[in-house]
Amino acid sequence: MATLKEKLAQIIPGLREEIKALVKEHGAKVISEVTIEQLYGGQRGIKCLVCDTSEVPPDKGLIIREKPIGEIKDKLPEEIFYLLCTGELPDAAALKALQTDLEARQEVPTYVWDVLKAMPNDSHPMVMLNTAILVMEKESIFRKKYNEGMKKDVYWDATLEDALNLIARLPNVAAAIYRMRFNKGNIIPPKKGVDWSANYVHMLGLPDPNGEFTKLMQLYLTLHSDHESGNVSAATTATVSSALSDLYYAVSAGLSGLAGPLHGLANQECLSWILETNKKFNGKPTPDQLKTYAQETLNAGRVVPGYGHAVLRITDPRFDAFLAFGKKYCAGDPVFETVANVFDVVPEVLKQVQKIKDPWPNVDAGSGALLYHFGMKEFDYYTVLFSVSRALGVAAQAIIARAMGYPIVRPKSVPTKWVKAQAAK
Ligand code: CMX
Repeated sequence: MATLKEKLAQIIPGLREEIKALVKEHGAKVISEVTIEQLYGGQRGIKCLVCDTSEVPPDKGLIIREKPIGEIKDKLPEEIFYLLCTGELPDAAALKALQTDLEARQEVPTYVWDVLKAMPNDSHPMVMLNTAILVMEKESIFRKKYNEGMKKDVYWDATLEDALNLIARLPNVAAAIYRMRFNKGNIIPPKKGVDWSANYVHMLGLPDPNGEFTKLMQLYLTLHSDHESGNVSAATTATVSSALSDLYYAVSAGLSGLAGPLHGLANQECLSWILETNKKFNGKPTPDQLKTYAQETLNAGRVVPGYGHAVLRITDPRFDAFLAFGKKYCAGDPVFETVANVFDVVPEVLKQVQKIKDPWPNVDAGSGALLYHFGMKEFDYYTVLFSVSRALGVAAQAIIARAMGYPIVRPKSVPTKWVKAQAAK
């Protein structure tokens, strides 16, 4: 099979023709209407974005290129990146070529370490990650070639170059942030000849005597990679990228959105909530105690983190995958057991609150407990892991957008007085 770049070069002309013909023939067809409620309600449900890497049907959950996440959860994240970009999983030779390519690109410029070392020692790890990504912007191949007069039909190629450089370096940067920020000792240099997740685990420096933590990281980095393009991190990356800002700008912007507690940061909030629960009840709480605590959280005007979703209306299949992993590798761990018990109890509590549309767990409900089990106890770090994975999806989306020549994003806004006038008609 072809390498990632060769495969993209093969398929892009056909995709361009397909979209050109679709717009030419059916450009005027209406596919979505917008109500005033949607306008003021986070644009929920308005079909106004195209995403070919993945889709999230509310009753099925994440499907990457026609493959339900449950069927591909054991694939390596770099295989998923190939799939996201091209629509096909790589064969052994194409995977090897991609891994070798990433390995060749993984050296982080030394100025990144200087910048990170100069940051306040209580900076949030997400701020450190985004600072590192932004400071590497000077490496952008896209910006360099654009300034040299690159033609539009090869924008995707330079974007792929930036994506591969960024993806190759992110685990190194992220692992170094873990070690610097939490006083774990010197930065650990990468290993040759291991896959992307295994290398990340190696550089984090946490003990992994039987390889189970590496298995968790493979699962974690695969599950969080993409979730169509309407979520905050993906939509922000796509908008910034549409201005032809290079991927360093676009990905750091998107990941800044991931750092919000209603999005990726929920994973750290979720584990705090579980630990608070165990502390309050001196160990594993009973179902009634869990119900009471969930109710108290709601009464205090807080959200129950890890539950609910803007799109999903079922248990997130990514949560199912983490739960199954936990049952296999973390049985007997009181923190994991509370996660499993919360799943038995909390949806019923949330169902009693009429305004909550989805009472089921999302991806963030269980991941923290698994990381905690393997000794990664620094909650503030969890969104960095999510970011390393999400970079795969948002980068793939940006490569495709550049290949298709999509224009700058610029929807129309309207003032409330205009909305009122429409309402009065
Ligand atoms: N606990 C308490 N209240 C919740 C809730 C929860 N888990 N989920 C939704 N609600 C509330 C909302 O805050 C909203 O209240 P207001 O109208 O008073 O603002 C109301 O129910 C309606 O919300 P919704 O339409 O069901 O959900 P939204 O699409 O507005 O929001 C989400 C989705 C994920 C932000 C929300 O469910 C939430 O805050 N969950 C907890 C945080 C979380 O787990 N986020 C991670 C999501 C996955 C990810 O992106 O990583």
